[in-house]
Amino acid sequence: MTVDAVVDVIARSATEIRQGLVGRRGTVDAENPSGERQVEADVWADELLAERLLALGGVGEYASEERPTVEGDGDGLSVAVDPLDGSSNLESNNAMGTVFAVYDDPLPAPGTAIRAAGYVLYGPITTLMLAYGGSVTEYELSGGERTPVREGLTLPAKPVVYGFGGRVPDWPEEFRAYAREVESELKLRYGGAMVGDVNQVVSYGGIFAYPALDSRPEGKLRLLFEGAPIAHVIETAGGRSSDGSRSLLAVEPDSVHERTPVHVGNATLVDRLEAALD
Ligand code: AHM
Ligand code: MG
Repeated sequence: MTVDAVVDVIARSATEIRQGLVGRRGTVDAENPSGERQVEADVWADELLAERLLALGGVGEYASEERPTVEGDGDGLSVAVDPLDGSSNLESNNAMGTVFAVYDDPLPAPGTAIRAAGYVLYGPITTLMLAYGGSVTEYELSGGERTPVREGLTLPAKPVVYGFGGRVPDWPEEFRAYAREVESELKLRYGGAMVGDVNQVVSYGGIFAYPALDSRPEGKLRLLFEGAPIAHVIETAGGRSSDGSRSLLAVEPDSVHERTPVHVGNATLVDRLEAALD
């Protein structure tokens, strides 16, 4: 019941968050716990979601990419949120999203403790991709209502697209070699917001990665707010996730803002990635 209530709050808030982006594109004089410059909309969406989710009786913890500590009395489910994923796309007015996961355990918890996870995509249409109860459903969101449009969704068997983050010269040698193979087989689709890029993979099949970098072996994306929730969606849709050697859902986090390399998509492509990095 509480899981449904959490999903409802996020779905209902999403169209408001989208509206509220207008006039909130500027940066604020602050950094998030990962050391990244925040935009006004990051801070605003985080506060809106924190207030509404913590007001639900069964939610004991709220953690977000935009605040250093876990909030709440600890009594109930834990919700981890990236309030605005890809917010650097706000300046150029490109796709962005909201990512969330509902964990059974206090945070930081591994992805195996996820009860439901999903993402909102602020594209031409606002959609919610939800993995819950063993299946994935895509909803269209409008004015607080959600309408299922694709149910029991699985990744298309034949992969078509790929999108890899980070600068090519900063990719480790083995990843570069893997990318060379993939780019001869698939079409590049990269927009700089994980949610948008992952949704291309969910829609057409393929692989998304923000790999380990030479300058940053831990990668860029955060396990609790980005890696594990997306891994839960992709694995529920029949795909695979990996930190380079194992499922992102198997990683036991030491801290709430821990980063991880992220690779998600069709199982054949993630299997090959792991073999290439081995
Ligand atoms: P954010 O949550 O602070 O917006 O950062 C995450 C985003 C992802 O959406 C995207 O995959 C990645 O950062 C892109 O990073 P970069 O702009 O460094 O290529
Ligand atoms: Mg993010």
